[in-house]
Amino acid sequence: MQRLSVPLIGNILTLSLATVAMTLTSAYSATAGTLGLNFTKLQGLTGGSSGTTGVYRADLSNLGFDIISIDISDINGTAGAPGQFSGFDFDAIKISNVLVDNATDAKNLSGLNVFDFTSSGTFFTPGTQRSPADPGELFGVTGGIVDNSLATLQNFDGNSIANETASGFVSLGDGGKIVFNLKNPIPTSSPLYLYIGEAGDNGETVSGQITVSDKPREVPEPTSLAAVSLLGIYFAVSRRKKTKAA
Ligand SMILES: [Ca+2]
Ligand SMILES: [Ca+2]
Ligand SMILES: [Ca+2]
Repeated sequence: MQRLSVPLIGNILTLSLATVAMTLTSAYSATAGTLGLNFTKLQGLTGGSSGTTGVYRADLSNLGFDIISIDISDINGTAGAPGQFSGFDFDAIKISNVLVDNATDAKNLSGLNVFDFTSSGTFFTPGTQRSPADPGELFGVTGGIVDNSLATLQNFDGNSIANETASGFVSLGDGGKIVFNLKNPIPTSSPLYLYIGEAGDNGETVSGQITVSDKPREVPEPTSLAAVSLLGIYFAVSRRKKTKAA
């Protein structure tokens, strides 16, 4: 094999990570690539007191490589409430070896212990608030990072009414993105399924992508911290009385 220069290898890997289609690039022993996810909507709804979380499943079985991270991005739709509730309202994410077909069964799955929902393992790039914008951050976000005491991403428990009773999810904002760097690479040699929930089940959708590799992914720069420093000050979230679903 011809020996590649280090800068060239870096360029190849950058291109590989940027593409949605499955691409595999070998550089010495490192192999990395990305794969777009196809989501299937499950039957029924689940969630917290409002019981209006829709659940989507993606099949991760038999990919041939370990999964090291998962990216979920809002697709800039127009459905749902504006302001702090703009975009996909992310209720929960689970990975399991168990295949289920309805939302309630997904809620009851214990799931694999692979997520770190602190800022060490969960990276958030906020999308924009649709007009009229709220003075604070997106719902479920504090100081530029996902506040998991509000979002509870381990549980499908969202109450999606867009007022002061909202709880159990994080709104990504239009075009927002959340990246989960897994605690450990997950082998895909056995049946493996990803489940995510959308609080409100009101037409807000995402695109998803996983990164597979035989080496751990580099920790990305916490771009959200830069956004926070630009904001300078965090305004307390003002919750207006609305009844529209988030
Ligand atoms: Ca929303
Ligand atoms: Ca939740
Ligand atoms: Ca929603």
